[in-house]
Amino acid sequence: MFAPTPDFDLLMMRRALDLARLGIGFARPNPLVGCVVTHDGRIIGEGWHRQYGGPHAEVNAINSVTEPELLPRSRVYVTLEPCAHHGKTPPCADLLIEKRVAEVVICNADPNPLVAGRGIAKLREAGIKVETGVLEAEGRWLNRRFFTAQEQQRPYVVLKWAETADGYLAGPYYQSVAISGEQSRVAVHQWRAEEQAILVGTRTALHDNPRLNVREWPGQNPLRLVIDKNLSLPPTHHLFDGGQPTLVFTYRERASRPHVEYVVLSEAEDLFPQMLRQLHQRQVQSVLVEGGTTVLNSLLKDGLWDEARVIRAPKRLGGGVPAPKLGLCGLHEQFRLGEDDVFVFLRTVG
Ligand code: AOF
Ligand code: ZN
Repeated sequence: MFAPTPDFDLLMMRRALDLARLGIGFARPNPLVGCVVTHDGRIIGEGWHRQYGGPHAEVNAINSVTEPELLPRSRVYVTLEPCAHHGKTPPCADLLIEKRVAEVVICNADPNPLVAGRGIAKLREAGIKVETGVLEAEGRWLNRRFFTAQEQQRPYVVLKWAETADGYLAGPYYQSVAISGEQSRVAVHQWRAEEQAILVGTRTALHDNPRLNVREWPGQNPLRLVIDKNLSLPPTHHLFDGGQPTLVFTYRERASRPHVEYVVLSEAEDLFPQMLRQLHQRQVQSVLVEGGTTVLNSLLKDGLWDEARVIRAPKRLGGGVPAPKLGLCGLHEQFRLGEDDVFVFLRTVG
């Protein structure tokens, strides 16, 4: 009889996390969840949460099993506590109980108040052996958007900019100049597909006339966000073409129209906390901030960010708009894209 070792558990949970990752860009605002069903040290089923509103990971994994008679002696690995609530689908905990699986190994507990421990309790009450916390940190990182929204009631904020080797972000009059290379451009499209919304400030919208869509990578277009306090942006700009849902954060009233919604904020209160609150109410779990410097610097100053991805290119400008300065943070990752160096920083809480 096969006895699972800690190494086997890690291997299977890693596989489940890899499966979970396949839902990125599609599962949101739901978490990324993967599930592996094993029997006697062999994988007999796999699944992940592919699409918001669709079946959960456990359902897909159980359905993929071609030898259901093995389920009562199976060990199931799932990256999130099986749900206990009737949502868009019946509870996954009930499904695992009904199939009489023997053991369930969980990476993260579900912070969703509808679940929060109830899934684990249900399984244990039914006599299923439950282990938790396997690769917990990896799971929290994978679902950092979901955990931030659940625990802090605000979206996860990713800042992104490209700077020259001498520390500039644009030319002296904010004219946009090509700084990063081809590979970085593709990566930015991947990043756009991975976050739920993209934000730009007024000056960037005006000077760059961005489309803020996903072209170089498969995935869904994000929600476009733009700040236009006094409604000064030309209505002919791409952001107002109605091709993609767009929210305009403003101090002025204007009637919304299909795909362009005006969200009026109070001048008496700071802009960004209000904006993040509005986004959380709309179930937006993550925002990629593409500039410009005013927006980036404000979010940095207020500590309203989680991750900063800085693309440093070899080019020199000799002058222009200085790149934002990061405060207290830690380097999480560093890699090269063509000629560019990419640094991923995480805000240090404290
Ligand atoms: C699981 N397995 O694969 C996922 C879970 O709206 P619903 O019905 O899809 O439920 C969404 C909630 O269910 C979500 O907020 C999270 O708490 C949990 N997600 N649970 O057992 C899964 N995606
Ligand atoms: Zn579920």
